[in-house]
Amino acid sequence: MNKNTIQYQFLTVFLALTFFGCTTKKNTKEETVAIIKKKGVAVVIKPIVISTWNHGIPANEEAWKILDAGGKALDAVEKGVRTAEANPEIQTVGLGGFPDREGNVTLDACIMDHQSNCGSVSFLQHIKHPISVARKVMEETPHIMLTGEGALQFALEQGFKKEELLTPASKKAYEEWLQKTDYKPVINIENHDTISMLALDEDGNLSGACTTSGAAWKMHGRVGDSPIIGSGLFLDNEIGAAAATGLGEAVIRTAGSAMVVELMRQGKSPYQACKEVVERIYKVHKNHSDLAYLQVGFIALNKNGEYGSYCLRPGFNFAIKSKEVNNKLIDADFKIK
Ligand code: SD4
Repeated sequence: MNKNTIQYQFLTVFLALTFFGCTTKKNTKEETVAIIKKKGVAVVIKPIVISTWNHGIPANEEAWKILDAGGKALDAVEKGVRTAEANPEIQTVGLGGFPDREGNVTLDACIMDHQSNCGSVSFLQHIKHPISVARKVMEETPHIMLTGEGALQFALEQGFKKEELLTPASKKAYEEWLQKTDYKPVINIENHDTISMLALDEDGNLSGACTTSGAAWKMHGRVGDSPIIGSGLFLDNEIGAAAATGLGEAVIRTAGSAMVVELMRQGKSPYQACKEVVERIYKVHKNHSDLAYLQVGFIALNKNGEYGSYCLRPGFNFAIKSKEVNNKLIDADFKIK
């Protein structure tokens, strides 16, 4: 971004604040709006990045380096979520992820850009950065999804290194789990921590990324929502972007992220769109055995830089960074009070 662009944007926001009055709403649990308006004329706040859970803070920081320099949202989301993939202390993404019930760490990830290009890997083992493999699938192949052995083979051909992803801490947790071998994820613990990130860059283009080791103690071969375009992540560059976290089965059943984007197309705010889909998920699962341990949450960002989130149960939060909001965590509003 050159100096004139920065000055222009600063001046625009300054004039809007001074002469028109700032209608930016405070970030509350109920509604998160980052837009300045006067008589329907909006000053878009960009760049902006939003991502799931506490690890969204360092991820946003990394993404921001690219966005603030006028870089592309696609590069920002890939670089951003790699921070969580590389951190062994985050036991639900990348290195150090909780394994499946046979002790294998299997990873799911997808990425999507403003031209609706997308790439995805599922059931991928031994590669620390599945998001970057997903990007290679998008850029280097005629396909969108590669899975299992084929995804691994492709990653190795692309120069990714084969690594042991099961850390001593995750192995210990697995051995403890083996004592009871019960598949009932603890809400916000074993079914959380996927990192999903959405960004709007200086050029007004959206991109998104989503990466996870999936539900802990899943069946070998199980794939969740996170690598599925339309479920774990979706965007339409004319409208907005959405991404999910939580129990993937529930998000797949309802085509979650695609629905959030469609509701924004119909005029809902990001918050309202996330809320409506969570309510739909609740309705579908009200009498379902999954309900006892069901948590789902969505984040959404529209073309104007407005963002919002909603989840089923308390405990889900997300991180937001723009020039106006300095990387702050917000607790999402929730359905089951
Ligand atoms: C899955 N959706 O595999 C993922 C897990 C998750 O936050 O999102 N955790 O079902």
